[in-house]
Amino acid sequence: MPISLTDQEIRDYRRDGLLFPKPAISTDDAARYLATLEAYEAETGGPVNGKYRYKCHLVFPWINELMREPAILDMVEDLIGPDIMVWSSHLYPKEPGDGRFISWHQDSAHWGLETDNILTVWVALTSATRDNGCMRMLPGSQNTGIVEHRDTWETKNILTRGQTIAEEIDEDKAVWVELGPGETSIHHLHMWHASPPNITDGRRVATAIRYITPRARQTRADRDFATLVRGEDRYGHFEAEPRPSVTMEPSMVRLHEEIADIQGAIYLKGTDKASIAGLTDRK
Ligand SMILES: O=C(O)CCC(=O)C(=O)O
Repeated sequence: MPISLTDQEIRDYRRDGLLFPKPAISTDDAARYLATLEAYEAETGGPVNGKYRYKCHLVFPWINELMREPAILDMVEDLIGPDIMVWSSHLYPKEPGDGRFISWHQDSAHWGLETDNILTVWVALTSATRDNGCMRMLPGSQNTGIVEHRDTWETKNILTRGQTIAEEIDEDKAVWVELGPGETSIHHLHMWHASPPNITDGRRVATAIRYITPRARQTRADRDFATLVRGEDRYGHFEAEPRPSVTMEPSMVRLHEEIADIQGAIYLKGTDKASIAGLTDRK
């Protein structure tokens, strides 16, 4: 049995839909991952292209390594069980003064996944503070199930559709999820959350990893993909993803393109937009 979370922490997660701060990797490892990212950015002339901020574990071996980190998987196992897949990963840089933000939303609203035994581990590679745009969450809001969202398509909104919860939100009840480098927060699929722009002089960088049980099903597309990172997949609901050995390996870039089309259908269902190619981020 996994032992990384205490019984109290597991109870807290079940009650609040949220757990933080949980140290998972050392500050040295966080700095090493950030340096790897920044070396790539220096080589390619700027922050990672929007489309590779999504499902980034397919094209960046360091993210594929990070999502298999035993300390992270132990916590995930405590919460969703011993069989664990990664459905997606997101890279979230917020640059100083770029004005980019995330509106109040639930991850579940546009992922098309059936089962709520799904969570995100958000790994801070720099510190995440109120000023540089850390997340805000409403503890307990995961109990609402999926609520109505409206699409805003705001350009500075990092979310694909600028999707925003249509209900009134009591922000006084929200907590600021401040983290140091190497620390994580864990949040439930239905958690109501948001994050403001970065108003500091330094960047804020994080990787969000979406862990699912293999029992999950994609309801918005006939095919979907995931990576098994612990235990067994006894269901075969997701096609297996290979592991990249080098950055932007051509076969993995092609697979990423193929999956992007499927993700387009998932994220844009119910809108008049056919493709996510022109949208900077997908979430
Ligand atoms: O990185 C952020 O500011 C928000 C990320 C988020 O909404 C998520 O990981 O679910």
